[in-house]
Parts: sequence; C-alpha cells; structure tokens
Amino acid sequence: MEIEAAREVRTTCPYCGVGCGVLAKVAADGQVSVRGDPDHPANFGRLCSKGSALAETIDLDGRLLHPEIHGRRTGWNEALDLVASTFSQTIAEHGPDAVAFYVSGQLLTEDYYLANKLMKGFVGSANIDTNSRLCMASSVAGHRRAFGSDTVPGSYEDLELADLVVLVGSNLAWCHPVLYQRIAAAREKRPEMKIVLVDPRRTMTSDIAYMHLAIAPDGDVALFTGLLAWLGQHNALDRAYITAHTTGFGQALFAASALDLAAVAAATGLSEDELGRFYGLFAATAKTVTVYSQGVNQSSSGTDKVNAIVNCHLATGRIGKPGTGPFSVTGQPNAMGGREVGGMANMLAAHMEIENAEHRDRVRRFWSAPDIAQKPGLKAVEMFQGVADGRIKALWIMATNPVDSMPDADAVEAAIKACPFVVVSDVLASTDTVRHAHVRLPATAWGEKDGTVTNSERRISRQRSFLAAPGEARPDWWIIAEVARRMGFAEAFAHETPAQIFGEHAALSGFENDGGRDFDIGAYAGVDAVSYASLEPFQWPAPERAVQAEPPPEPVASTERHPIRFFASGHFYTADRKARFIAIRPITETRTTPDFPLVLNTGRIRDHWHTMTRTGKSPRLSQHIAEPFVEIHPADAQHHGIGDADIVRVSSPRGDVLVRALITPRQRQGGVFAPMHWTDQFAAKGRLDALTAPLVDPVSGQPALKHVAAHIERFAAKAFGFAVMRQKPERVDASYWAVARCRGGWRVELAFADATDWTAFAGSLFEAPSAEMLAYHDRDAGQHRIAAFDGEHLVGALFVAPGPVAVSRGWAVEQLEEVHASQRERFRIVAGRAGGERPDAGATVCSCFSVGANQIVAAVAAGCTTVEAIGDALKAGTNCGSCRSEIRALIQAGRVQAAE
Ligand SMILES: Nc1nc2c(c(=O)[nH]1)N[C@H]1C(S)=C(S)[C@@H](COP(=O)(O)OP(=O)(O)OC[C@H]3O[C@@H](n4cnc5c(=O)[nH]c(N)nc54)[C@H](O)[C@@H]3O)O[C@H]1N2
Ligand SMILES: Nc1nc2c(c(=O)[nH]1)N[C@H]1C(S)=C(S)[C@@H](COP(=O)(O)OP(=O)(O)OC[C@H]3O[C@@H](n4cnc5c(=O)[nH]c(N)nc54)[C@H](O)[C@@H]3O)O[C@H]1N2
Ligand code: SF4
Ligand SMILES: [Mo]
Repeated sequence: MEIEAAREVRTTCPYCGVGCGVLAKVAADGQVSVRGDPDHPANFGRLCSKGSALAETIDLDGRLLHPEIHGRRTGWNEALDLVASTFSQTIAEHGPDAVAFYVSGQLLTEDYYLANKLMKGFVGSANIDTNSRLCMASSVAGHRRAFGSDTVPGSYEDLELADLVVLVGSNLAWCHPVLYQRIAAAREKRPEMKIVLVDPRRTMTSDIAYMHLAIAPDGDVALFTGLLAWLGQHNALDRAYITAHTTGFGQALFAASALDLAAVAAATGLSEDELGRFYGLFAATAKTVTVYSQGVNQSSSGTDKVNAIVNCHLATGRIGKPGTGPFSVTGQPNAMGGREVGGMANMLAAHMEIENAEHRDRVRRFWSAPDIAQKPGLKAVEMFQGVADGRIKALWIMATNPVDSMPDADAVEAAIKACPFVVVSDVLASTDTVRHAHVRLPATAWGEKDGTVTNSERRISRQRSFLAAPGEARPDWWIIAEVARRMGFAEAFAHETPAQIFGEHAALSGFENDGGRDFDIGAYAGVDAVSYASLEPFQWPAPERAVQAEPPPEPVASTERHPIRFFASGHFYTADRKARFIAIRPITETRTTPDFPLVLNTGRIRDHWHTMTRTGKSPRLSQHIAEPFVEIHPADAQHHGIGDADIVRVSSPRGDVLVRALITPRQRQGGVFAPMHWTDQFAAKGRLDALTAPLVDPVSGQPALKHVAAHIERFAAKAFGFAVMRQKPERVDASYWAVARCRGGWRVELAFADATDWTAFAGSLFEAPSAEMLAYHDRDAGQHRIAAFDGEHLVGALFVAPGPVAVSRGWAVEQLEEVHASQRERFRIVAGRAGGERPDAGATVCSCFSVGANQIVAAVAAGCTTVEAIGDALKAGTNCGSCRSEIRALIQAGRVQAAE
C-alpha cells in the first residue's frame, strides 16, 4: 500500500483577532493535527487552548451539507434562484431599503468585500451591517473622530516594548491569550515593566497586573478625562506634539477639568489614592500602551471612552513611537478586514466614507456601479427593529447567530420569525438562528475555505484550505457572487477565485489614493493566483508606489523588526492632517432600580467561543467550564440568600436565565457577571442576551452589553442531578439543564423544581430501552443513582441528590470509556460513594493535558511553588500556556492557606 506523505498547510486561526498562524497537518489516515506556526509574526509558534483544540472542532457532526428551502433539501440552483428572485422582487416592489444583509467579522475579506459591493453598489442600499457593530463600532467611531480614519496605529511589538501597559475592559488572559502571553513573557524579561488592569472584576488577567483598578461600571470616561486634567495640572504634556499635530486641546482640557479628583473618585468608585498612583505612573512612563476591548466598546459611552483614552495619548505624544499608543484589540478573526471592505452600514469601501460625495463617486466609478448607496443604512439594532416593524422584508444573515448574540434577543428572534423571507448561510444545520431560516445555505468552514483575514495589528494573513468541502457546502464568496449574478449583475460579480476578489479589493484601496487614505494595499492590486497562493503575512499599508507622494512618507517603519506605525509625526487623515482632541464630559448614569438592583456585566470565558457552535464540539474545551454561571460577590450572595452552587434566576425587565451560582470576591459588590456563550442548544435557559437591552452608544450605535440592571434570586430546586451518557440527549425534562461534550459522550448538569420518577427520567435521558438498568435509591435521603449498560459498556449514569451533587465529574466521565466486565463492577457505579475511592481531578484547568484543579492543589501542597514546577510534575501549562494564570492563582491560594 502506498503511504501518502502528510501535508502541512500554513493557515490562520479562525478565532480571536490576535490572528495566530497555524500549521495544519492531514495525516495519511485523514487525522488532522495543528500546531502554532513558528514563522508567523503574531504568535511565533504559540497557540492558546482554543487554537490547540482546532482539530477537535472540524468533524461533520451537525453540519449543514445541502441547501434547504423550508426545511426541504434542494439543489443549489433552486435555492440561489429563489434568493435572487425574492430579493430582486422585494427591491422592485418596496425599494432597495426593504432588504438587508446582517454579516459577520468571521467572514473572510473576500466574502465580506462581495457582500458589501452587492448591497452598497448594486442593490443601492447601505443596509448591510455586521456583528462588528456589537464589537468594534465604538473603536471605529472613536478613531474616525480623532484621526479622521479608522486606523489602529501600533503593532504587537509595542506591547512588548512598553514600560507600562494599561488594559482597559480587556480580559486579555482569556480573550487574546497569545498577546497576554507575549506581554507576560516580556515582563518576565524586564520585571520593571508594569501592567495596570482596569476592570470591575478581578479577572485572570489581573495575575500579571501591578495594579488592578476595580472600576465602577462605565467609570472609564471619568477615569481618563480625570487623567487628562491631571496631566495638565502636573505639567506632564507634550506641548510640542500638541501644537504641531493636533487641534482642540484647549476645549478638551477645559471639559476634562470639570471634575475634580474627588468627583472622579466618586464616579469611578476608586479612591483618590488609587487614582493618584495610577495617574502618577502614567505621567512618568513615556512608553505607555493602552489596550482596550469590550469593557470600553460595549457601552452607551463607548465612543467617548475611546476618545478619552486617545486624548491622553495625543496629549503626551505617545502614539506611533515604539512602545506607545492607544491599542484597540479586535475580537473576531476578521473584524479588521470587515472594516477595510466597509462592511458596516455607515462606511463605504476601502476606508472611504459614505457621507462623502467624492468618495461615493470614486467607488461608483471603480465598481461601474449603477446605484451606489447615498446614505448610511440601518445599524444592527435598528436593522432588527426594521425587520420587526416590517420595513425590512427580506433578510440575509451570514456567519453570525443573532438570536443568541444580539441585545434583546427574544425580540430579535420574534422579528426574524415574522420576517417574510429569511436566508441564513451557516456551517451548521441547527443553531438558534438557522432554525428560523426559510432558505438555509451550507457554507464551507475553517479548513475548507480560502481567503484572507486581518488581525488587530493590521496584518493580513491567508487562511488556506486543507480539507475538501463536505457535501454540497460552498464558500461564502461563491454563494454571494452566484446570487448577484442571478440578480442581473453578472459582469461585476464574475469572480471565480478568492484571489481575483482580493486583487480587486487591493486595487480599490489604491485607486486614486495619493496618500490621503490610510488603507492602501495597492501593492497587491490584481494579484495573480500564484502570488496569492504563497502570500506571506503582511501589515498594511502596502501602497503600490515605493515612496509616498508629499506629505513625507508616513507611517514610519521602525528599525527593529520593521513593524509599521502611524502618526509618530502627525499626518492624520483629517482635512488639515491634524488629530482632533474631543471635548468630553463624563455623565454618570444609574441604571439599577429597586426591583433590579444589580449591574449585570457579560462577557467571555477562556475555552468557549461565542455561541459555542465550534468550541462546544471539543471535549477538552467543554471541560474547563461546563455550564453557564453567574459570578456574585459574597456579600450580595448573602443578601439574596444564595449559596455556592445554587441555581440562580437572573432577570432583567426583558427576560431571565437560569445559571449556576459562583460566589467569588473577584466580582465587585453591586454587580454580577455572566458569560454570553450558552444557547438553547446547550442549556435549558441560558441565552443571556434575552436580558440585555437594545440601548446603544449615540455615536457608534454599539449596544451597552456590559451594563444591564438585573435581579437575582435563588431557584428553589427540590433536587439536583448530574448525568453522563454516550448520546446527546434529544430532550431533557428538567427546569435546569446544561449539556457539555466530554470524552466518550456528553455530561449534563440538572436541577428540578419537583421530584419525579427518577428511573423513568433516566430512561428518557438515555433513550436506550434495551439497556440493562441498575439502580440505588435512598428515598429518605433523596439520593438516587441509576446506570444503564449495553453489555460491558455504560450507556448513561444519573446521580440525583437533594443538594448540588457531589459525585466526581471526572470519574463519572471516565466510566463512559471503561469496560465494566462483571456485574459487580457495573454495580459499583451506583453503589457507595461513586468514585469516592479515587481522588477527583476537579474542574479542568489545563485543557491540553486534562489536569484538574484538585491535582494542582495537591501538587502545591506537595511542594510545587512555581508554575514551572507544576509543569514538571503534571505537564499542566506546558503546551499552550492559556492556564498558566489559573495555575499561578492556585499556587497563591495555596500560599495564603499555608500562611493562615
Ligand atoms: N475565549 C474567548 N476569546 C475570545 C472570544 C470568545 O468568545 N471566547 N471572542 C472574541 C471577541 S469577538 C471579542 S470582541 C473579544 C472580547 O474580549 P474582551 O473584551 O477582553 O472580553 P469580554 O469578556 O467581553 O470583556 C472584557 C472585560 O470588560 C470588563 N468590563 C465590563 N464593564 C466594564 C466597564 O465599564 N469598564 C471596564 N474598564 N471594564 C468593563 C468585563 O468585566 C470583562 O472582564 O474576545 C475575543 N476572544
Ligand atoms: N451579552 C453579550 N452579547 C454579546 C457580546 C457580549 O460581550 N455580551 N459580544 C458581542 C460580540 S463582541 C460579538 S463579536 C458577537 C458574536 O456573536 P455571533 O457572531 O452571533 O457568534 P458566533 O457563535 O461566532 O456565530 C457565528 C456563526 O457563524 C457560523 N459560521 C462559522 N464559520 C462560518 C463560515 O465560514 N461561514 C458561514 N456562513 N458561517 C459560519 C457558526 O456556525 C455560527 O452560527 O456577540 C455579541 N453579543
Ligand atoms: S490567541 Fe488563541 S484564539 Fe486567538 S488567534 Fe491565537 S490561537 Fe486563535
Ligand atoms: Mo466581538
């Protein structure tokens, strides 16, 4: 037999905006493995837990493999014809603004470019918006107000060169783990480097922080306007930079001076002493980078937060120089690419402005477009309101799951259900959004598709396919081009490869661009297939001309590894080429009420990605945190009568969820935090966005997803349960359930409002009528254990108790893969204290080597006092390193205990 040599393909991770290079290998037997690309300048070989587990997410389980109309399988021709004719007809009858596309930062640039071209140039409406509205819109708006363009000035290297890194509303350790690791490594080399974390919660990122400012929700505008005033008072300004390269400083400083330090302290919930120490540190450290993310963007004052931060950098001239700059880190793998193609309702293409007639004319001529959109379209929240009130009659959703991720998600779901025509392009056959589509279009997934993405430091990298497209799945760009052709725009959508699309996009960026527009990759205009195939990661700008025309070349390249930086010597993209200070007055807003007295803050966990459509497939990633939870401060928990591991109902005026209580002093008092990831596919009632409000930032239109008034109460469960089983349960008849993938099958956490017939319940859960059932019941104690066997193999086991079930999760999961040869062995599952004879590994900390918290605690007790020693003893933390901050926290907790 001939053995095929394994192929290794250079591609890019499809998760976060760090944009790590990945080497994917398909072995001769078809097994896929991945490792970090040592030559990629984003990660130099590193990958986090999610990147490392990519091979576990590419199976075909649950994939949408054929086009469907009203749930019926059909061929591409029929589906595409129906989409094209319905959109055309709707436009003919009701005008171009009666249709809309809702797209995603997870599309590749080529897909995104065509979607935007079709809507803005050929439909003639700007009703294309994207989940980036929920993610990056405030940064875009802030950049445009200050710089005249949506430019991220710096590079990742600046995070390593800085002496002070201020992380604002960013849980870098969990959400941009490889960047976090780069900073942690730099700090290990230069211990004088300091990190300040500004976050209402003490997240895992605080692990490397010199100072954690547990700011009050939305206190950021006050914090940074206070800083500007302080810099002014303490003579810590770069007057030369301000004079030469900026306008509006006087007004900004005047506005900032409206609050004195005591008022800033009141608005931020920080002490004057804390403020003084932070302000002094900032003033004294020339090499400062301020990194910010959703704690800044997802706010009703998001754009002001961005400009309050940018103001401080402009005032100190800390921009564009090595180790300096405001740095908005992007969430999705192609959030930046989406901005480059103008995929938002208020942008055009190639960083041109829809409000600018000259720009519209230029794009129209370049595209030979009949009907270029004349005005901005509906932004995400308005778009779904437009769907709800019937203004939008045909909607096409691509690569996003708004029924779970949009604020006021129940209203969004109702709008989608009522919309006359909904098309969804997705890779899965059943998500909370896909299930409402009239037409389902199967898209190729990561590993099957080709194109480019741009990461947070403006670096464009190739995603390359290494797997064949399954079933009839097709790339998103192909689907869009086919629909466009069928709508009568064949000439403008004649592209046959992603390379042709990228070449056109690059050409537009350079078209009539004499240096007046920041986004210019004209060097790649009309790139040929061969060059595109071997395209190396590059940072923009990459203009066609070697030397820019007057004004002098800008941005300047540094001498180190030649990263490109903007704005060291001014040359902003405003009319006078000066940056604008924005005068900002902080407004303090109280959203809580006596009925909803707590601030609900929402966000992410380390090992899950958004609505879990991919990470939910990985047993390793699903073990880190296996159910939805709410973090509550001990004082608030006590006040509301909530105990650890209780089930809690979190409600807002819009809806409620049922989640597990996690009581921790890491949470600020007066607020609670819950993750956004759980959907109807994974939990009984975990869709967090059913609670969030469609309240948006007035400038950017980005929703305030981190500040929602909420109420918590203990759910009075009569019984709790835990089960493991081979097959995913079809239906779970319990008030609370959360299902997660595990090795050998699935695990379910349960809680019940009333006791029930447990044997019958187990039967319905395992759906194995012919299985041998073994049971142990202690009715007085409310303890029940039921196991079902198929010969020597466990089909499922259910453990019920009156309080949170104490069985070892790790032990129970292992039983699924073990052989239970004798009746005696089988009976052990239900007899005695299940797994009691073996130590429980505890909640998974290290996903790569499946090491649990209890194992680490035991190793600490046995004398391992460093992360390295734990690594030597257990291997934990030695692969991707994403868990190193958690290991360090466990070591510290061990030390505290030892000292007590
Ligand atoms: N593991 C994982 N990584 C991801 C993702 C994922 O789903 N999972 N998604 C990616 C995407 S699309 C994005 S956008 C990024 C998001 O990355 P991050 O923004 O880092 O993540 P979040 O958890 O949404 O929010 C960050 C922090 O903001 C804090 N915060 C809340 N309110 C405030 C406030 O008023 N002020 C301040 N200063 N902080 C506040 C929260 O407590 C939280 O810790 O992550 C990306 N990376
Ligand atoms: N409460 C709360 N809500 C939030 C946030 C928050 O912090 N708090 N964060 C917001 C932010 S920043 C973001 S970015 C959003 C993310 O929210 P979503 O975009 O809704 O989340 P995903 O789960 O990433 O959805 C991606 C969808 O695309 C599908 N898909 C994957 N690959 C492809 C492909 O190649 N082609 C196609 N056509 N489909 C594909 C997946 O199966 C999935 O259904 O959530 C927002 N919502
Ligand atoms: S940090 Fe992790 S999730 Fe983000 S791109 Fe790198 S490997 Fe992927
Ligand atoms: Mo995002």
